[in-house]
Amino acid sequence: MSEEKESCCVSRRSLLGSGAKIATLTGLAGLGGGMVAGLGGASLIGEARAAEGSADVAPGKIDEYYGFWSGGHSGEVRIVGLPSMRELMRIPVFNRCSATGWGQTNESLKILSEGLTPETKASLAKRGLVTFDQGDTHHPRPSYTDGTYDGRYLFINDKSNTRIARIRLDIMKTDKVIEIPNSHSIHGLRNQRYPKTGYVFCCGEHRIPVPNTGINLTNPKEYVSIYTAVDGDTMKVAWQVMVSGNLDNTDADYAGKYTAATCYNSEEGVTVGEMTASPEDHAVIFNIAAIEAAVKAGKAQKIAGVDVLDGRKAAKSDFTRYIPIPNSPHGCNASPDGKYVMLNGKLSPTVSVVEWAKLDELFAGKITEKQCIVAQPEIGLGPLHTTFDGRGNAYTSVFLDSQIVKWNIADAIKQRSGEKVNPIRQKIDVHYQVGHTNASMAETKEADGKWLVALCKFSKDRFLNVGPLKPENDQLIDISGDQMKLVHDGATFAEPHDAVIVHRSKIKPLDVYKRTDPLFDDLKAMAKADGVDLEADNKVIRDGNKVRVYMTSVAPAFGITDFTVKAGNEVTVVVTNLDNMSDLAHGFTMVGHGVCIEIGPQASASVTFVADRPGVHWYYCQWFCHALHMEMSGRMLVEA
Ligand code: CUK
Ligand code: CUA
Repeated sequence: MSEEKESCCVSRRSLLGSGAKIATLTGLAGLGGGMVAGLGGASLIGEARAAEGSADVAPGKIDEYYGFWSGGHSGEVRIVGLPSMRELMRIPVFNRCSATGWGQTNESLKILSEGLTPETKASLAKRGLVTFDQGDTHHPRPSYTDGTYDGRYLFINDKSNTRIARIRLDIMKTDKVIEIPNSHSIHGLRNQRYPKTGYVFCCGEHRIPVPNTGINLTNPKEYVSIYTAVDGDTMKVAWQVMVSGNLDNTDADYAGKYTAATCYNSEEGVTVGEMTASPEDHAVIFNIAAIEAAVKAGKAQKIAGVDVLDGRKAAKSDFTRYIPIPNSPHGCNASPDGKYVMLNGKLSPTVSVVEWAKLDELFAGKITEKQCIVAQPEIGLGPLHTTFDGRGNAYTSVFLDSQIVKWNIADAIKQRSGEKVNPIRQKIDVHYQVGHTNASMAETKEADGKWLVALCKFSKDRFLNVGPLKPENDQLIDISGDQMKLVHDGATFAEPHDAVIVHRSKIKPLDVYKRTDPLFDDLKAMAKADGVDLEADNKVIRDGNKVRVYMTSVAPAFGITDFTVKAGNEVTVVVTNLDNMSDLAHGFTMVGHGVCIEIGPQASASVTFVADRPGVHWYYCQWFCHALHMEMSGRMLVEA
């Protein structure tokens, strides 16, 4: 079968030859529906890519964009180079990472545990744990200043344990993790764009009793979902608003005035049948200044130490409005011109376009909710998410049709006002069942309309068969011309719901750590109390049953090549990597103790374990660092 495909491919190559013909055929294949046409398209697309070379980044050449990919229920974030679609790095966030020791080093455990609620800490402690070791990430979003990325942070949600995390983009490591109190399963996440981030807006999806302490267990009408604003600088909850329905996705405007969030289950049911009974759900509009004023005026109740406002439908608050949207809307996407927010129908074939500027009149009582909808084009079956090219076009992923649909916003508005225009520009097949889609810089005022990714939930026959669990298929589409062109299939692991594409000029990562980084403050303080200079000393400190081993590392040797402890001692090993050179990471692995950590150039890291096995235990550097890397080792001698 695969040979047959191969030879078919070869014959097409000899038949076609010219790039232009190939592009036309690729477009045609894109217009054909279904799996068979999709397969035909696959081999043609391979040709198009070879012929045009547009997505090819030659060996030694560097990509133009950073893609920040959600790692889905792997709990991590991945950095993907675009347009090559090469995976460049993984950033462990909510998961336990075997390679780097994330979730094992004392530093990461502190980050992963300190932001949990007292109830969660107590529950984990009963199981002998200090944190969770998995997460379900969906929406990675970089921080903004004045409507574009400022290269400081990336925020991401964990739906499974109601947390959000912050990643420092200078070192590409997670530096804060907090659990959102009063809420349940954070799904949608977006950042304030103006004047800066500012707030990180988080949608608590599932409705629960608040407080969730055993009351109202069987009375779903009393459950609520909660919209949270976190201060992205302090990573503390600023305020929360109770809303009606299940919060799904959210986005912010470009003026710092409003945010919108889609809600399904306005029925407030608990089964699929109940949740989808009504043909109409809603989007909630949040008026930021009015919320801040209400909190200031003392209108919030304190629950779990947080100011919580009642913005539910029945409360008729002056800081929320409910815009009726057909049938379980899902995606929520602000256009880069700062004018509109797109609410994607999911069970309705439409995208509802709300104009931000109308919201002033809405809150002033001058117009109705429905009058804020300025367009509602029919896109296809199952519209989920919309992205933009900065030239007035929107691109919506349609799940059931397995297509990306390009449509013109101005024409959709004209159509709504009765003009006979068709806003649809092109439909291209993707493979298969696309969820999120996002274009280069599309979520900033600098949207540049070059590349678009379609994150497909199913790959079926697009790759070598790897068994019953298939990869997702993240497809790259060239949107720089009039017609979309599919140029690359990228297999990914479970399951990147979403990704953002950031021009490389926006991010300036370091090559080596700075010794002044606050990351090392705790270790410096501990060393100081022990009379140790982290950057110079190699010392073993005995403190009752505890032993602290401070060692430096310079390729290819650890500063300590053996140390002795007594069986049962609690050992803390602190390694400071003195190599001051790009790409010179060391590691510390203690054989037979499940210990393996990364120490980047100029970094310090520590790990604590119990040495309860008398004998000789070698430790070694697991990060290949030198011709004598294999020799970079030492012995822990454990006395009986
Ligand atoms: S969600 Cu998965 S396809 Cu969590 Cu943004 Cu829409
Ligand atoms: Cu140090 Cu390998």
